[in-house]
Formats: sequence, C-alpha cells, structure tokens
Amino acid sequence: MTEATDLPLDDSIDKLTADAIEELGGIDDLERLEQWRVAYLGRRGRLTLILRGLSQMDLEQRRAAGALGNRAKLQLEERLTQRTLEINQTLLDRAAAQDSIDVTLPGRSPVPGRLHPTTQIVREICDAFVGMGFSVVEGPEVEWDRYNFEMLNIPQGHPARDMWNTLWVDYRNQAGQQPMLMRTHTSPMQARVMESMQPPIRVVVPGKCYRYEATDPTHEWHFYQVEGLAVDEGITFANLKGTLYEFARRLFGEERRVRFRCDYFPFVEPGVDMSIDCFACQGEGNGCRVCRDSGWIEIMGAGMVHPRVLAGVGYDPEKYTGFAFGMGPERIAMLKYGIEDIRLFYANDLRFLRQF
Ligand code: FA5
Repeated sequence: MTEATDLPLDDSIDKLTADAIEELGGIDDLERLEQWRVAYLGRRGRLTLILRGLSQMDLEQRRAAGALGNRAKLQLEERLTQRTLEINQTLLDRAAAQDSIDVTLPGRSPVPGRLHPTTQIVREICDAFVGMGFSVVEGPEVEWDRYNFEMLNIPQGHPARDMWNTLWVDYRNQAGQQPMLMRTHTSPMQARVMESMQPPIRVVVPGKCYRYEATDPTHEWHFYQVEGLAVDEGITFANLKGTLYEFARRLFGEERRVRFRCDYFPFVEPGVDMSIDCFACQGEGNGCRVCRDSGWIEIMGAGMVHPRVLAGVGYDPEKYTGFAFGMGPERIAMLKYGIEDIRLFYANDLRFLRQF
C-alpha cells in the first residue's frame, strides 16, 4: 500500500482511493478481500483514520474534506460489494465445472415399494369378513400357555398339545414352570376377545404364528393365520356354513362349491375342515397338480365353539353358542396364485416378491 499522508488532504484521499481500488482489482479470494476491508475501511483502517483526523481542522476545511472523505468511503464500499459478488460467482463456476452436473439428463425415478403378498392376501381375507359385519382385532405373538392351550380345552399333558409343538420363551415363574411361548395359532384370541367383551361377537384376527417344525413346501416355522369368531344367542352350524361359503365365493369366485368334513380340534365341537372345489380343474381331478387329483382343496379348520371354552370365559353355554375358524393365508395365496413353495414368502427374494 502506498503512503499518502504527506500530501495535502484532498490529494491524499484521492491517492488512497485510487491505490485501494487498484489493489482490490488484484484480489481473487474471500480471505484477502476481508484483509483489504479491514486495512481501508475497518475501525483502524486508513480511510477511517483520515476521517477521524478531520476534527483538528477549522470548520470550512473540515466540511470540504469531510464530504470528500465520505464520498471516498462510499466508493470503496461499492467496489467491495461488487468484487465480493464477482469472486463468489467465480468460485461457483469453478465448483460447477468440477462436478459437471448435466441438468438436461432425465432424473432417477425412485422405485416404489409394494405390499408383501402375505399382507395383500391377509387384507383381502379380512375385507371379505368386514363386508359381512366382522371387526378386525389383533393380539400378542408372545402368549401364555393359559391362552394358547388351557383356555382352549387343552390342559397340561393333553395329547392334542402334540399337534402344536412350539417355541417356549426362556422364562420360569416362581413355581418353576415355563408358561410363556410364541403362539402356535391365533385361537388364543378367542378367549382374550370373549374375556374382554360380551356377545354379540363377530371378529377376525389376523396375525403371526410360530411352530417348532421342519420346513417343507407347505410348512414354515412362522406363518400367518386369520382366526374368526362369532358368538351370540341362537348361532347354529348353518350360520357357520353360510358365512364360510360366502367367504369362499368372495375370495375365489361366485362359482365355488364348498365341502365340510369332520375334523378334530379340542376347542370346537363338532369340528370340521373346509375345502373348496379346485379352481384349476373345476373339481374334476383328472391328474390335477393343484388338488392332487382329489378335486378339493382344504382351506381351513372350523367348528362350533366348545361349551367348555364358553364356560371358561364366564359365558353361559346354555344361552350362547358360536362358531370359530382358522385359516393359513399363505396357503390360500399359494392356491390362488399357483405358488409351489411356502418358503418363497420369507426368503426375501425380490424376483419372487415383485410379482405381486
Ligand atoms: C389351527 O391352528 C386351529 N387353531 C384352527 C382352528 C381355529 C380350528 C378355530 C377350529 C376353530 P391348524 O393347525 O390346522 O389349526 O392350522 C390352521 C391353518 O394354518 C392350516 O389350515 C394351514 O393353512 C395353516 N398352517 C398350519 N401350520 C402351518 C405351517 N407350518 N406353515 C404354514 N401354514 C400353516
């Protein structure tokens, strides 16, 4: 920077301004720009000091020099703003050139997710029952022995427990018993729902179940079920048949025929399994792979709620009757979409999942 203080005041302000502007033109980074601002316009900057010295002059001189000094100050501030903009623009241009963003390229569209096939079929099943006046409720996957077995008429040591081998939670109560398990079916919700409300009851319960069993094309160790329960005065087996027949028509088509055969579940009496006529061969059999030549496909277990189960939750079995059913949605999806192995549902293979 050139020393201008030996000159008369007018000349020294002019020279200082000219020097400052010349110096500014050679600056091309923000750090040096700030140093320049402090040197000329800061609190102890050169122009600031000159303006402060005006107080020693008489009034006439002070007025003239003051006007000159303020004009110089405004000029330098304007130049500073302009130079700051120029430097910022240069920095932006340089960054853009390095990143080489081509704004004319088409964007990358996000891949939309979709519902898992099990979720889709569970919703379809529930919708069919909601359309017939049922409500949807859910319950715990970690369950007490009491709800999973005992309140369903399956006491300790009952041989029917072998039908539902399970995974026990590693917890013992003070009596040394291991009473907690991963529920093996959604039927425990029958007792939970009846305990918490009075008839009339019409609910469906979708949820996950767990079993201690080897997997194969039709068995997983964890899978879903949809439970159903209707309890009221005067409910008969005809209501069970009518409701489930209507469900089969809603899910599988108007033409479906259904078949009920005797089956055993300790919590219903009588108990049945329900089949629909095979939609692949229209019930003909004839070597059909879907129904294994039988013409019928089993889709669920069902029956009239056992009087002991009703009495166990405090209902009067002489007054109330009801029906219950339980189905496996993955098996239903397998039938509906021709899926050959249940293990595909939870193998996380996107090639399979993207088909639904
Ligand atoms: C039961 O679990 C009874 N709770 C059903 C029931 C409810 C009967 C109410 C009467 C009244 P089951 O073990 O058969 O029954 O299972 C019912 C359905 O769950 C089967 O038809 C099948 O679709 C499905 N399921 C059972 N085990 C498996 C498994 N390991 N993998 C996939 N799905 C299964």
